[in-house]
Amino acid sequence: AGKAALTARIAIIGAGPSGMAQLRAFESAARQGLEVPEIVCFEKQDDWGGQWNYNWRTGIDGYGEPVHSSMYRNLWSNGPKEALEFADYTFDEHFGRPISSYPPRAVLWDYINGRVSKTDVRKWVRFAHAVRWVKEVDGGFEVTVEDLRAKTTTTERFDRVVVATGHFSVPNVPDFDGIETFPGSLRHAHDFRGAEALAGKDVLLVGASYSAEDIGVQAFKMGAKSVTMSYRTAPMGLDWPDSMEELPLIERFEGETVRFSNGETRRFDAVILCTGYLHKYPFLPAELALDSPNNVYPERLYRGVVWEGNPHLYYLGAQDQWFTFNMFDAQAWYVRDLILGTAELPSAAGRLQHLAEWQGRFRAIGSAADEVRFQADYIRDLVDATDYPEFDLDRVVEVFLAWKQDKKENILTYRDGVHTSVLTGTESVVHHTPWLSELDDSLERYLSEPAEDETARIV
Ligand code: FAD
Ligand code: NA7
Repeated sequence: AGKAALTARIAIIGAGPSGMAQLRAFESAARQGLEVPEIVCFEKQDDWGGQWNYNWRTGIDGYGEPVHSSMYRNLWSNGPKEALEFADYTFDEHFGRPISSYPPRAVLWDYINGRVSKTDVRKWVRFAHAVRWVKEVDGGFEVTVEDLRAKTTTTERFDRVVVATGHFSVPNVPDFDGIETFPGSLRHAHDFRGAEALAGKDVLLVGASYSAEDIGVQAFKMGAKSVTMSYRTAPMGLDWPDSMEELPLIERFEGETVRFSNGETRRFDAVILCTGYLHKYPFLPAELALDSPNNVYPERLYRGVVWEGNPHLYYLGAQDQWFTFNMFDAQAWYVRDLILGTAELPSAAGRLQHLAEWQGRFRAIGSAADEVRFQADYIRDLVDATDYPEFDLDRVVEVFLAWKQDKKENILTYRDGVHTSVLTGTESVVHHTPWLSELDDSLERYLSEPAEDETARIV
């Protein structure tokens, strides 16, 4: 209780899945009778859910703020839901029956919204409030926030700040020789909202990661004439359908023609830069702002969450993500315990030593499978330090490896695969419509007409 009095006010910046996990973590402590400090969560949008709060707009939102979400209408989970399930709120608890393993965006939004909507944590969130600046002041912070509706700007003092603003929102936009001469449609994946307009078109995607892969198959699904994916380091190497191919890096654009570094040329109607995102924290001075490539162990974050230069500043979800919602939970529970004083923060030297150890392990990662295992170990370390419900991380790793194998076998059908929850033992159902032929991505459609051959069972 003494500690709580010392840390009287906590600011959480962002109410996406990470910020919502932090709200849930404090709510769970309060339910256990612990004294919880005053929590204020600032969210610049009108609702929570972060990336999962779909926005049809691109560029600038209705308040004149940069549009946050990079998701598109037709996005379905690109990993099995069994790998991201909350250990304290299962899919069975939310939906009351087994569902498929790769739900569309709206269904996952419903799930993350469901957990927190059953509590009263919404009262802690100030929606339509954009954080403009955070300043360190004698052991705490001054946080300057604009109320986008009232059009007022105020500065309040907080003792701890949790940054949960995500890092897949500010596009990384490289330049290519002659790209300014390209006459067709040209944008970054951040501004991609749907592939319908790509039907019959020759499409170039730059990049070789999730966005290129998924926008690629989405374009294929919607009838693109051809999809070319250009890689810088290595091709994805999947077994693509005939109209999809991978080529090396772009050398230059000459109007609608693109020359690749292997000398080949192609003509395109549309180009989408799937070139990733920048860590960008415009509300933080440079000495507090994480500056990192997109990787699973950014520098300067003790246990992936505590800022090296100021241990009262925390980051959630700053890593590249195999695990998502359950990792944010483990982080949020640990940050909560540091704030409540129930977990002890090692000395600065101890933190540096821990960081060096994990950085060493991080540098030794040799394959994607190793990286998944590394992230599982990272999460286990956090879960062990808190009262977040334990879950079988080794089995989640197996779910990931099975998923990767399914993708390798057929990138167009992996989403029809089924996996088993490590929490409930529930085997997911085969969805009523294969992903490739389902054109209605709504929650209503998804939950309609339960599968005829409902083979799923709760064990
Ligand atoms: P975000 O979801 O980005 O939320 C950050 C929040 O902070 C937003 O609500 C934003 O409005 C708010 N904010 C930002 N700046 C400010 C400010 N200055 N003041 C106030 N509020 C602010 N994960 C999966 O598990 N499965 C998937 O299939 C999947 N697909 C993805 C597809 C795309 C295209 C992208 C971009 C990501 C995908 N992800 C997926 C990963 C995704 O990053 C996580 O699922 C999750 O959304 C991250 O949560 P977050 O809270 O850390 O960040
Ligand atoms: P990622 O996973 O960060 O990948 C970015 C890709 O862009 C990666 O293949 C990079 O190649 C490539 N890239 C970056 N800069 C360039 C340039 N200049 N030229 C060519 N290629 C480049 O971002 P994604 O958007 O795919 O995924 C982010 C999240 O969104 C993810 O968590 C998903 O769940 C959804 P590299 O391999 O570095 O050579």
